[in-house]
Amino acid sequence: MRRSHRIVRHGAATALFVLALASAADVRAQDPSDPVTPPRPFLPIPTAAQLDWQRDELRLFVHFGVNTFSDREWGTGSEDPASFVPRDLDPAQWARVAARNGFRAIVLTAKHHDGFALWPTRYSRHSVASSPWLDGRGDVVESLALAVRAHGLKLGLYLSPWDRHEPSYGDGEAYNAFYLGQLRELLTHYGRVHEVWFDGAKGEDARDMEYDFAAYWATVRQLQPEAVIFSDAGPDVRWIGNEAGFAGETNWSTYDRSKVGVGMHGIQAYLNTGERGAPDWTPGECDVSIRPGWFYHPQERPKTLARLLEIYYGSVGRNCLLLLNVPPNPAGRFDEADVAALDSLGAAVRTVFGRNLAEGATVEASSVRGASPRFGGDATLDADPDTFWASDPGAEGHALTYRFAEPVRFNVVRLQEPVHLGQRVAAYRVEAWVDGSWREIARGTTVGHKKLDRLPGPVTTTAMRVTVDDALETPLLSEFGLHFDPWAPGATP
Ligand code: FUL
Repeated sequence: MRRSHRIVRHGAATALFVLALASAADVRAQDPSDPVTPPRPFLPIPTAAQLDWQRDELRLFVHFGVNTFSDREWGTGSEDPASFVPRDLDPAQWARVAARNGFRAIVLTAKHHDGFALWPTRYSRHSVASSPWLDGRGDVVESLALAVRAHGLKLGLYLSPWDRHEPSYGDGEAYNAFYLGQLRELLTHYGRVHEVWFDGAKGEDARDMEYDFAAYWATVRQLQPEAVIFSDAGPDVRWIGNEAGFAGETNWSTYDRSKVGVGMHGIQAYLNTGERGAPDWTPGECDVSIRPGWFYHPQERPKTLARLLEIYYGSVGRNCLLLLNVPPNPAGRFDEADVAALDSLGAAVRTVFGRNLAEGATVEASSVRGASPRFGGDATLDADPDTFWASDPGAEGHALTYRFAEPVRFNVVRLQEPVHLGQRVAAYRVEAWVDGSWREIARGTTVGHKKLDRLPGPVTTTAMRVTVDDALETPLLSEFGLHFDPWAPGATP
């Protein structure tokens, strides 16, 4: 008791301190000598939960369950709970490896299609409670919830709608009640949940039935208002349309939810790119496994660093969150080979992006909103995603020019939009000053939270220019970065 009291008091003191800081910033912002108002949000804009999710960039997915022991991808539902016997379950290891490599949350398959629950659900005997593991007193969800919190990470849960074990499956009324009961358990027993994953997969042999997604989602909203809800149809986060880890080269965080449904066929290309100017803010999540399968199979190996980096550029680098799956082995731990792969990816990302080679450049903007220094080009070099360059609404062209005191050598260009004010950029060009003239080195369509362009070879220059050629509203840019990636094909002669 006393301990929790202290925590509450400490929390209140921290909140007061933060409030004091925030109001100091507001007072500065209210300097009457700079009354230029910020740009209006270009709707739709993300909710706080969507913005927090987007800025995580990396989350880990964990597929674990009876399939881990049967060497299958899709269990039949008739597995014996006695087969689930992790010798050395260690979610603290999963969380440690995730945290040290920049992953901000872990999403666990609390129940996969086989119906086996990794927590002691009261609605079925098909769970850890029927396994000899810890004499039926184990709870994987609880162990993970404690581990993620201890490592400052967030928890996400996957609860498969398709359930091959549950006898009521096929009877809409009964099964939806059963599913909602399980969902309620997951959302009330384990503290804060930040993401809930609704998988659209359903085998061809599955009995016909309609899932009551409206009730599922309303339940998440009520019990975990800060969680983002993932499915093909959002509502908060959409599937990116493939399981390879690649968003479209054009990737809008907007689409039209009325055009899609969970598990609907023929929507993959639409999910992959989103839709320009569409009404619903539902950014893409790129889920992919570090191994060929989602579950652990002893003969499989993790992807190489080169492949993981391609995926990183194809997801995080294309305005998508990368949800990378790492399957624990039957002991209940990440295999050494997977740990090594994650560590090499984490180290590579830190090496490439730990430093912005454009830092210290002088920036010249084609125009600045109300000529206010608050919206000048310097904001694109301050590593703060909340501040941004705003072009003047009346301006004809939109460009930023960067000049460097010493030549810079790089092969990755990073652009970011302040998506809290909506996604605007639809076409851009990047040029470098080479041999006395501007040379185009990259061009693209959408930017969104983050766009990374990996160049075919290094460029050395003393000046750069970024031009926005098409935007849905007056363009804003929050960050500009130049980086050197030694693993990029063509990085070394
Ligand atoms: C799919 C499932 O069928 C796979 O087993 C896996 O869980 C993947 C993330 O989603 O739809």
